[in-house]
Amino acid sequence: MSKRLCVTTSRQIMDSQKLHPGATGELSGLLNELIVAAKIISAEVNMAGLADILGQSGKTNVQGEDVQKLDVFSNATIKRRMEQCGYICVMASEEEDGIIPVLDGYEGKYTLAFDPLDGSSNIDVNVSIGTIFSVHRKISDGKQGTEADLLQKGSKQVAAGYIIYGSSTVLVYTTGDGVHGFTLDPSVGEFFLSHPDIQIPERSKYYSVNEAYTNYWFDSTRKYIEHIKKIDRDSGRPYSLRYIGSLVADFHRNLISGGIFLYPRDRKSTDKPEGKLRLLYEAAPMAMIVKEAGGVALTDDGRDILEIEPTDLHQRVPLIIGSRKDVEEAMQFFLT
Ligand code: FDP
Repeated sequence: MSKRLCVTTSRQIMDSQKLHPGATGELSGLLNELIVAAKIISAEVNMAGLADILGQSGKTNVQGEDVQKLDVFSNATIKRRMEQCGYICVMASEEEDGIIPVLDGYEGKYTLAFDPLDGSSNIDVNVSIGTIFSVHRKISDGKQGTEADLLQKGSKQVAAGYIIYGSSTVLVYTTGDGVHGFTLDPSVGEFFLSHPDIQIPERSKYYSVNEAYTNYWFDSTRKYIEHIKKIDRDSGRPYSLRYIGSLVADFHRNLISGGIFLYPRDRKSTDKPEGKLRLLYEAAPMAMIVKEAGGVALTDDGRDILEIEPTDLHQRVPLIIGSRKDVEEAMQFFLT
């Protein structure tokens, strides 16, 4: 076994804890509990077809979207595991309207915001989906956490990550000491370090955007996409399109191979003037990861995603994220 394959998530988390004198081990405990939840969800995702769990549950979530059975399962698994882990004081889920309290007597000093199964419209067709999480430190007084604890900007996150349920199950996370990727070995039920210290290539040749929305786009988006499709061999254009329609999968590919992902504002739906993606459950955690990996995450009017003060648990935000030079180049179109 190579040395790298010996490093489990627990060992990596403990090593990183040692870099922070005074650390109590609570963040490590929190991450370890989440990892257990991820293993349970991963097993269920892999069994989805066999267990006849595919298909919609018949309910809609707070965003008015169909809720799939696996979403319900993943949401319940994370909630049940984390409400009594003793490390967090309050949670918020993309699938639930309000805050989720933890059990009395189990209040800890962190908060957890999560998207239990991102890309859920892909469940029935075997396309990669994932769980995204974001951790903040509690700022309110009292034992139980409040909405204010969750409505903190992304730059205050103490940890962020995702688990992608794809050809293999991969966990990518950061606690501010680099971005590390672990692959689940299902035969032993353990995540092993497979992608140490991930750095996103600073320039890429891939773009990810829902191009079917061209006629809803504002001029800036249209001009930028036209630009990267123009033939110019010296600057590596045209770029290639890669759009899975599952943020975790699109983001993960771009993180490893380089790329730019865009979900800008458009004229598609009047009820989503800021685009579709959620600040707390999608944009902010991905922004922390990409920044730690050397990339950039901005809105389509140039604001740093990590500096946006959330005002609503389910607030949406335009997102342009990925390789540094690509996002900077995109801004030349979005900011003129
Ligand atoms: P989904 O609706 O399948 O859950 O925000 C959710 C999300 O997927 C992202 O994972 C994905 O990037 C995006 O929506 C896809 O939206 P479009 O279908 O509008 O492109």
